[in-house]
Amino acid sequence: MKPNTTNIRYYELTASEFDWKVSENKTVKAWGFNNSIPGPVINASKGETLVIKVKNNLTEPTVVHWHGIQLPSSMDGTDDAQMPIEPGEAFEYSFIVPDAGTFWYHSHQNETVQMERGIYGALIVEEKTDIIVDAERIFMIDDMKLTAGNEFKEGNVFQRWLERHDGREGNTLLVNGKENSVIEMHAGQTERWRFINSSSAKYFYLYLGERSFKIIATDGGLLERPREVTQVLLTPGERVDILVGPFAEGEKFSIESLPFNRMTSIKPKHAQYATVKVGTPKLSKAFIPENLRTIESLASQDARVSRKIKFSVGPSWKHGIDFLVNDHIHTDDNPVNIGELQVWEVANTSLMDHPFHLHGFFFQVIEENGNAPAYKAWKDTFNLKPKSKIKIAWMPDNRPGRWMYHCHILEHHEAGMMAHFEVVDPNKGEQLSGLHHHHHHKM
Ligand SMILES: [Cu+2]
Repeated sequence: MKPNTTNIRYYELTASEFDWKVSENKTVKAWGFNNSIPGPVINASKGETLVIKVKNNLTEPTVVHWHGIQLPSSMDGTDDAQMPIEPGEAFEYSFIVPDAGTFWYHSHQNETVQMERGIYGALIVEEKTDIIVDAERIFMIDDMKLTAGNEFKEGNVFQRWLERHDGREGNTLLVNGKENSVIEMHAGQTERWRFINSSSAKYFYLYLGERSFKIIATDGGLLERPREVTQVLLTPGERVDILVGPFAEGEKFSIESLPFNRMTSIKPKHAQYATVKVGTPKLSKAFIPENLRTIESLASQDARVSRKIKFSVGPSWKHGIDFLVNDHIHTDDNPVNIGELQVWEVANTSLMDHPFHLHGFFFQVIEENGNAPAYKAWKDTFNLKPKSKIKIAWMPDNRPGRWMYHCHILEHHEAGMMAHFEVVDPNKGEQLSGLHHHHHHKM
């Protein structure tokens, strides 16, 4: 399909507070878009332009980040790239969606509050492929930490310290904003399920009983070939598209998360998110080719490292613990030049996991702890295991401006585990792009 740059799709998102029923007897004072958790699904075809007007009816500023979209810096939706949208004001985002895949949008302001309360939604970019499925569904995974009275409440000093250390995990498990939902599908069908982990900190370790399924896509779209598995890990921020089925009439099973130990004080638990019920059979038209696409390697495993980055924790006089990038909180990293291949070694020297997220660009993992990865994939979020090292390759294309990378555990991000950097045109000398202000972070 030829990219179509003439088609424009318009959306309006209004952020506000509203009552949201997560289940029969649980209603929360949610924050979200268009009175819904998640917000409306934003759909586009590869190459189209999205024009999205975001109105802020909250009582505090917000910005919207379009996670995974390779857009211009000024549209990235961080307080580094734009002025926050003040209460009562609006901002119009406008960008081309150059890649097909499962993406999402979410607040990038006071995230530990705004995202926890529901300010997020799915953004799906389609392209013409040879894959034919019987149906498609989106699963936005989240967990809310609620009091007995179904309120979002900051805990005491100790609980807040633990949340800073571990990230916030809740006991109200949501699929598309609902607890204990039931998914009904026909027997004999093959469906494409797009999973997005929008949790603050919870690692979602997808499991469908012992049923195998096929991974066909990750953050940056299709893999080269389907991969048959029985489980797959999604850190906060990550996406995966899987093919499920065909199942037999009368089958019933759970969408579960296996226990995953990310080395915090939270005890890993098996969790059930939703129930799938398989009804009467229906003829399938599904067709899944062996080869989904070709992914060209950006660099070989032994490519020379152009930058070293360190994720670590350190003592803090004020907070007990700080979350650091290159030994600093909320730091700046050196600029990168447009057109110069980046090979970054990202080390996690801490004893817990951190999902590394790069804004605005896909990368390829070319090495993890000395080993080449088992398959090629485009990623924007990747789990750094404790005491581990990865090598990633990515290419800064002609989108100069301010960008960032950070841990996608929201509490770690807030506690300092992030760095800004600039993409610059080496032929233009000093750049004057974006807002060069430093931040007034809540400490
Ligand atoms: Cu982290």
